[in-house]
Amino acid sequence: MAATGDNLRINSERLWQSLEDMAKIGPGVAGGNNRQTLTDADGEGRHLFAGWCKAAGLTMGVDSMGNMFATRAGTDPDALPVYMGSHLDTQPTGGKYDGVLGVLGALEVVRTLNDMGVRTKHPIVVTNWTNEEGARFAPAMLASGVFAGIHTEDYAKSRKDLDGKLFGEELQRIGWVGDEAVGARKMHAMLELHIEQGPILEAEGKSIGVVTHGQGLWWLEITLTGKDAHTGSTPMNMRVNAGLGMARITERVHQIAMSHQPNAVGAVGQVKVFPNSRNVIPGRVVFTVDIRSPEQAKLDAMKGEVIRAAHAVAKELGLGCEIEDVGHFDPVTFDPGLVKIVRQSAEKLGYSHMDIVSGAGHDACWINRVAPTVMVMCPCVDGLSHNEAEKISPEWAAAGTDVLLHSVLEVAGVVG
Ligand code: HGY
Ligand code: MN
Ligand code: MN
Repeated sequence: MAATGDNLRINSERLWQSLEDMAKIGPGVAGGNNRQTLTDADGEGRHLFAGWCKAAGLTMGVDSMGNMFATRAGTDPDALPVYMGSHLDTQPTGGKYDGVLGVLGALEVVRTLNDMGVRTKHPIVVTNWTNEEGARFAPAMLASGVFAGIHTEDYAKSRKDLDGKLFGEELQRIGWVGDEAVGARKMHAMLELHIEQGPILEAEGKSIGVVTHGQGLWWLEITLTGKDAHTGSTPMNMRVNAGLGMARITERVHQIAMSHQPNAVGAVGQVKVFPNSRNVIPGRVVFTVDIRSPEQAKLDAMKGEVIRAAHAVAKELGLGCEIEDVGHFDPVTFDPGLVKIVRQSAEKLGYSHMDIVSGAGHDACWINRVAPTVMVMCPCVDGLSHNEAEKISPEWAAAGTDVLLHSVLEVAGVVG
């Protein structure tokens, strides 16, 4: 068996080829991906991933939420497994690396251990979490949330997409309802490799982000009810314009986030206008406010301010206003012991690194509730993500996966 010393590296060309091959499934219209959860493209991507896992000698398990777990045996079958992984589903106009690098980087770690004949005490599991994005079915990180006991399986399977399709039925339709009880698996640790999706690492010239924390999030779905009317013949003082309400609240969300700088963000990303006709004043608008901060007090304060602002605008314009929490998690502190291992791995491998707080939410944020968890990040060009132009370099992908490899070896224990 080869030494697992500092010179052990993954096969960067093989990793990059796997990323390119997966990107061919569910292509976007501008060079990225549209492989939304539980679509046929998601099903196709799952089959490709499962075939690669089989070729790597892994044993596949699937739970009732479609979470995929590919296991490489350890020498101690009683030792709890070390999990790695992320998600293969993408945004409608997503990039090729968000989530995918974490799943295929984990697979590359296993492929490298196979090549080098390295054995570990703990089993190692490569994971694909269902519906991390929450783009088609809110909330985000849905299946890892059920796994961690945050959501019930019934709640998750009752979630509807914009066409009224149910999560549970779509999972059944693509044939990925597994026989394992979701959440039954116990973990020794979970490590997630992910692109930063922000500009800090590239701006600081660092190859590795050692993720110490994750910011918290609220998704507030607001429904404003006014009155459909003719955009031409209805006098301005007789309008009950839900579209105007949405616009004013969107501006208030921005102002509230700006008033809590630094470490606060807010935006409205999804808007459904009814009847969405050019010459009809919108009688109903449904939109989601996304606010985030790594500081609990700021996150809570912003939520309160957004809710008050929404009701004040609605009152001003004579609109009905209903607000529903459709996504939430508090700021996350990852396992200090694992953070130290990731930092030491980057140091040992000679990769420039810095501690960082994750701006985006990840499955690791929920798994952190049930097992010691940490993340490793690599930069992305201009910090751009959730955009088809998302770009990373093969060198960054390899650096992140090398750090994942050495961190997992440290946690899983090399035998022999
Ligand atoms: O919304 C998020 O932060 C993640 O990309 N799902
Ligand atoms: Mn992601
Ligand atoms: Mn994402």
